[in-house]
Amino acid sequence: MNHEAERYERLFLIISGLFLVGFLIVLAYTSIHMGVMLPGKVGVIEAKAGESLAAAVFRTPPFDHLGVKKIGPDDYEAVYFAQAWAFFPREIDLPVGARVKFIATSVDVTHGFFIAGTRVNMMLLPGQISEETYTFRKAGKYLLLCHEYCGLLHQTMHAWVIVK
Ligand SMILES: [Cu+2]
Repeated sequence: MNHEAERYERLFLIISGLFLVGFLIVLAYTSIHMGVMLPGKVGVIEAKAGESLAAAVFRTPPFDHLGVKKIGPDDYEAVYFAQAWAFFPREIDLPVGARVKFIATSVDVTHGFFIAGTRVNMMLLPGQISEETYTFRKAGKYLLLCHEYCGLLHQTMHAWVIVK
């Protein structure tokens, strides 16, 4: 091998090594210092023998009362379930400044739960409860959509969050 090729190879190794170290530093900083983490699972709903998962979800609080609930001056809870190919509730209304804890699960297959223009971005696994909190500081019509391929009509699966 000639010297020039060896020099470039070493240079590329050093550059890729620096990228790796850089990414690890960013990852450590955002997770430890800024608290950025993947939305964790907060619970699992188990169906009894002979019971469908959907039936188990609908009898398990908070999924026995879907939709928005006011729990403090600016605090809300929004309870959802996903089923191919829709979210329920289809539309919710919130005031500007609302701090909302989204609580959601799926009653069939894996779905996504992404609210465009926010950092609400969860994966909904069948029977697993996912939570994410977000404060809506701007009025608008926010599109909630499924971003995990879930079958034939996946691309039509959506709902609305209206903030005014
Ligand atoms: Cu989908």
